[in-house]
Amino acid sequence: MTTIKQLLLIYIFFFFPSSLASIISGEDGYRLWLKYDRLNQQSITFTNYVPFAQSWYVGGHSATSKAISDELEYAFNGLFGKSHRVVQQNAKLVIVYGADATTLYPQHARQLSRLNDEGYLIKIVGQGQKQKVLVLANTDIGALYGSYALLRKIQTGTNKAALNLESQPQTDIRVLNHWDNPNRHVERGYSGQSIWNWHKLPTYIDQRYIDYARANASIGINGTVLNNVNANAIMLRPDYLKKVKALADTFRPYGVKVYLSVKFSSPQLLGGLDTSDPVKTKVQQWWKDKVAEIYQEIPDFGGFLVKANSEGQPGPGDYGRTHAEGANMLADALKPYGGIVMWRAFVYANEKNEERSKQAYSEFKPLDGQFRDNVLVQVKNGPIDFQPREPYSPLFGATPNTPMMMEFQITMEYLGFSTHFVYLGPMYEEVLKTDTYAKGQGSTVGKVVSGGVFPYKYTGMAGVSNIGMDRNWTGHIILQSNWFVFGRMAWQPDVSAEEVAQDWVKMTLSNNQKVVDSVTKLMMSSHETTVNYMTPLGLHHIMGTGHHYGPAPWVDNLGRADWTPVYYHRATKDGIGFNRSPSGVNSVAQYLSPYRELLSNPDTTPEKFLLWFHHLPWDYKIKSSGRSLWDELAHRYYLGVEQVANIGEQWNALEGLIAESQFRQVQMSNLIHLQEAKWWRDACMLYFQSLSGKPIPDDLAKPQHDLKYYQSLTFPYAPGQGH
Ligand code: BDP
Repeated sequence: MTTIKQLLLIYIFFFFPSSLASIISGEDGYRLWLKYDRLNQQSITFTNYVPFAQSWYVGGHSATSKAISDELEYAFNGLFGKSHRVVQQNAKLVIVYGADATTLYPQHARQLSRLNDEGYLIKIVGQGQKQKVLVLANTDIGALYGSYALLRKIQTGTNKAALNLESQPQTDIRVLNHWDNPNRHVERGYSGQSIWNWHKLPTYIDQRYIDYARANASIGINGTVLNNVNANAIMLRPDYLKKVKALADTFRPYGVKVYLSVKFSSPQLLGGLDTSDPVKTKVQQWWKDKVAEIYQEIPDFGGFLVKANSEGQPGPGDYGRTHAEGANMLADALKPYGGIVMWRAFVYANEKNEERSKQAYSEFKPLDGQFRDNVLVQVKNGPIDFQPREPYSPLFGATPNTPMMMEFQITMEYLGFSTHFVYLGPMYEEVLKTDTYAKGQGSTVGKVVSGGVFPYKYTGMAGVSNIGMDRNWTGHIILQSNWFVFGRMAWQPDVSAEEVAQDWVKMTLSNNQKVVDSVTKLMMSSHETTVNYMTPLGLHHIMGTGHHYGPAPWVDNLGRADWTPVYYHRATKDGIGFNRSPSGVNSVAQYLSPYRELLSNPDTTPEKFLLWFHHLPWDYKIKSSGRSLWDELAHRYYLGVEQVANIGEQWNALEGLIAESQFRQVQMSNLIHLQEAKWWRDACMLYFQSLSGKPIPDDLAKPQHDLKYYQSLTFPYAPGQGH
């Protein structure tokens, strides 16, 4: 006889989703790459490093030196199960900075003097029992970075002999841009609410703020713009400045400075003035007073980020003034305190009737040299808007006298929100390694940004944050790697995306060789995969309207032509692509020779940008494959989906080698990813087919639904929109 209990068990077994039937335990992603899980006592890494963990010393008495000690104690207890802080004379690991470093280790003083304030040296000296590890720096922040670098070396199982390191950041300003609103909604955020709890600040300091600062410091990020570029003026109100101060105080020991996005019309909105015209004395005075008030609260405040005269935001253009006049007014107010202005070049105006990809260059190139020396112009990596793939913005390399600061998007607005498995390292790398030829060959975008081509006074890189209140911070475990790689590339623009991916996998998932090899491989091809099923061959801006979720290449009726997908792909029965060559809108003229000439001709244009720069007939022959353009497009859309299916399979093969919660989170996202990749493929194929009239090659699966079905889908609650 079957008892009721047995029946219940049968019911639970068969009818309950498996994820509910068991409690998933273990690492859930909160600890990011700072896990410090116990090393195997038999491992070389353990025996190599355990003596240092047992006997370490941190010099100095600053809050930062305490942060270093706290981190080491926590990390060593985790990694080795033991940790002993000792007095300097006996220590086997010595971390000292400033005068201590040069007095105690004069033999390294010269090398130290060549490093900037944030740089560090790691040395392994002596033999046998006398062997020591030294972390030396000019400042406590340098020592902090050196300590995190040492911990990374241990976490990634680096041979002790490879510990002789010298490193310093190649850009000055390495900031996250949070598009977070005061109501905690994150514009283009897919990881939950904003981590800033403005309501409970300034008194309540969430542990997340400290862990956020630790994570940033560990990858060299030294600043954060707390609020959305579509700024709310309230951030400058005295009560909000108190809240900002509380965050600044929390982050300070970790070398993370606070910046604010400001609304250009704040003098009117907050100050009750009747204008915000930057040449008016009363407006200038309002900003001076406001800045003085900020520095009263936050003596090391970083400065302002400004989105002006763009997508409805107010700006100097409202008064017939230039971007330089607007930026300079703010720069003058900040200058006495060492603050800077990051003025965004993401502007495109309707009135000008110029092709959108050309507008930022047309607007800013003529202003080169007109900005104060504490202004950086912040440019998105490509000339349009964070598309899955764009050529670099021609502003990089075009302004010898105005620092161009890179703006990458870390959040995945156009790359699958937080369910697609996409590592952005290769995309950042592709941009940074492209040659601008600004001063002959080798003038890569990375070099321009880090001041190696023109001697910019300030250099910087900004990343639009993907962080939210989700337990795992970024909504998807793999997407933590994009925060990580952004920091690493801002520090060192020519670091290899692959090396960084390996470090991240080892620190976040596992040191198991199979996991490291397999996940790194998947990560390295994941961006190309996404481009394949979203926007192959240089297509761009064919996503859903407003929320930007999923494909909608058919949209042709928005407020502005240059918001519609049809403006960008220009597909007709004769062909597809945007003619930006000299016979078209000639945006290639904004690039320097020989890149310009290369892009002018479809035969020499890299295939990845083919339809970005050229309008071509459907039977145009693709060089690399010999296929017709139509067949190649189909091939790539289908390949992309196959590649996503492969990500799922490869990931599943790692079950048991990765903590269960991490494993399951990615596994579930992979299912959504595959569905959405098919959606992109089928919707785009059917739509383009409706124009080309060409068949989907016989060997490829037919789309699941008809075009009307895809066109009928609506997503009023897709995350990340507006306010
Ligand atoms: C677009 C986003 C929009 C941002 C804008 C910007 O859709 O939410 O405000 O960029 O960067 O890509 O200012």
